[in-house]
Amino acid sequence: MKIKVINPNTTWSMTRTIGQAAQAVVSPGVEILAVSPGQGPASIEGHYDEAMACVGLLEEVRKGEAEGCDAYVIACFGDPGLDAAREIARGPVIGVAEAAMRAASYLSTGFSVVTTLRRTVVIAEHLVDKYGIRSHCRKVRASELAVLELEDPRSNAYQSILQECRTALDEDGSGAIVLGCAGMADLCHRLQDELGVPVVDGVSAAAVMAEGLVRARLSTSKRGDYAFPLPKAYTGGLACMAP
Ligand code: 2AL
Repeated sequence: MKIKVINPNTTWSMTRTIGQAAQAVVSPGVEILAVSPGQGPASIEGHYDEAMACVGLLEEVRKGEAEGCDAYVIACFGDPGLDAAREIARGPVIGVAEAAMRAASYLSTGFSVVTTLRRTVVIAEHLVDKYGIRSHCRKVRASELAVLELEDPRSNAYQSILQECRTALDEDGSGAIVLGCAGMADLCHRLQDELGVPVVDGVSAAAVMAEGLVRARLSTSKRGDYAFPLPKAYTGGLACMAP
């Protein structure tokens, strides 16, 4: 089984961390192909970044279909391009935000999301509503770290996230934490040990879910709005993306 894990930002050091987190939770023999698109933003911290990241991300899904990938993980907490990716993929496509929030709802009646910059909070809030998980999500909190600070040892990112998690547990009445950025995957176990509550990293949750769905012989429905896109001409620089 081959699962393509797409970090839709172009920071390859983060892609490596994400790939390791996914590989650590799947069964032996499951191949994790961790990639970043060849074009796009170095980090995704808003609506514009998300929109711009989608083209490169969808290129990777198209390539994955030719490479025989069985499933995909979109490793950015805004789940950018998730519905579009499901339209062009045969296998399951799992977004880390959806996977993490659903997993957290199995582990606690209420969770807090701890994410990066405040401006990304509304993106996660929209997903909480889209996924119908509002009654489980106590609060979405910002650590005020930029995504690339997670890659910078001088930023003291771990301590900032730990502090925000502690505040979440104290003030929100939450029983679990959802990490609100795929680039936090490597902090998950240390935070869980220190906090004593489940800390859910979406990369691991999505990889486990992707493998499970493939094993159960489940794929994306091609009936209705996830049917393959209608053939038509695309013009200009996007001509190569025509369905
Ligand atoms: C993210 C993420 O997971 N990767 C990225 O570049 N931006 N999400 C976030 N809330 O900062």
